[in-house]
Amino acid sequence: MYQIHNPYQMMSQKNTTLGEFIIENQGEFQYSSGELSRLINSIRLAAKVVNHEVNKAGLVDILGNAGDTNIQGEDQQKLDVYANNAFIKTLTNREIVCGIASEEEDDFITIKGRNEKNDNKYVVLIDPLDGSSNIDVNVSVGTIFSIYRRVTPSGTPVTLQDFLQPGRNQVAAGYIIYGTSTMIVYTTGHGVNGFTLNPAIGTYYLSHPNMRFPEDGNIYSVNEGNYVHFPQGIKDYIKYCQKEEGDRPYTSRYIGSLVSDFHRNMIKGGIYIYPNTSKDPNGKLRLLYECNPMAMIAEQAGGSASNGFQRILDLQPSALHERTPFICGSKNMVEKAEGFMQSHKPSL
Ligand code: AHM
Ligand code: MG
Repeated sequence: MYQIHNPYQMMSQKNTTLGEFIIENQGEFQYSSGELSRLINSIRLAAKVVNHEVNKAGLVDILGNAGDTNIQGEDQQKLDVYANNAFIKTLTNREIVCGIASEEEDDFITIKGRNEKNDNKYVVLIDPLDGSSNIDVNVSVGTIFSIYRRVTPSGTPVTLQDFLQPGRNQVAAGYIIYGTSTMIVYTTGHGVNGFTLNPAIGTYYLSHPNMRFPEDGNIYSVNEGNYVHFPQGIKDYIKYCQKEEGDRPYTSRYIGSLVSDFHRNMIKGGIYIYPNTSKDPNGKLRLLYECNPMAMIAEQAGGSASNGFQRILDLQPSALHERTPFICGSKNMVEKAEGFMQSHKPSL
């Protein structure tokens, strides 16, 4: 039967908004203070601003390159610049964050707190608009964020050390997906929850409580155009996915937008792979801005994330823009792929 959708209906139902959820759950944080809540609140605000702009992409002259080239030597789209500025500005104004590192900035940014003191507690690492080559073809893109407590003493300016922490130190991580609907999905180390934006009233509602990766799945997501350059372990795993046996062959789904591929796989069960290749020995994805936050979310949702040999969250970063091979998704699938990788590990 055809149902008339009333966008205002949600206001009258007893649904939890993101704002309410943040307040209700702030007691869970290891360091009890409202600061992390305020920080997530500011990301929520910036996400609305960026969402508004992303939705306008087809309407206004905002497409194309901004003319800048980022540190990876890639052209920046105008919306990358917009999103980068929106997140940095919102996070800077809150007196909670002492430093920001962004995939779009060459170096980290130091932020002073109240009265010019360096006493804010958190650093944020962000990929403001991931998958941005998809914007001008109207395909979903995302924002990925990662939050740590600083490790250098309060009162001193942040240093690189505050940003180069292993992913297991993250106190929160999340992503925003600008898709058929806009969602914020995040974790503070107590499971993963997803909130969907009701655009009519600009409010995020808890739509996906306690998200869990199915332990197994039948979707594999990898850019098979690079197949000939993949390590033998990944080639073998792909052949395994395609083999007619048991619940296989699996289905191949690859959007080329990490947040979207990950989000679908978390809901349906699947694996995302961006391996090292003979052209890119460390793969493409950035450990700090992309892999660590997605790995924390995956693990918090019962999935796992690996570089083929090691848990992503245990890797010790040595540079802000470091890359790593990335295998992430349903636990049993990641384990299987790791098995193929390890069977080809060169002996020492
Ligand atoms: P970006 O940070 O330049 O947007 O690159 C990251 C994106 C991921 O979202 C996506 O999974 C991957 O690059 C796609 O790369 P490829 O086109 O090589 O398959
Ligand atoms: Mg990116």
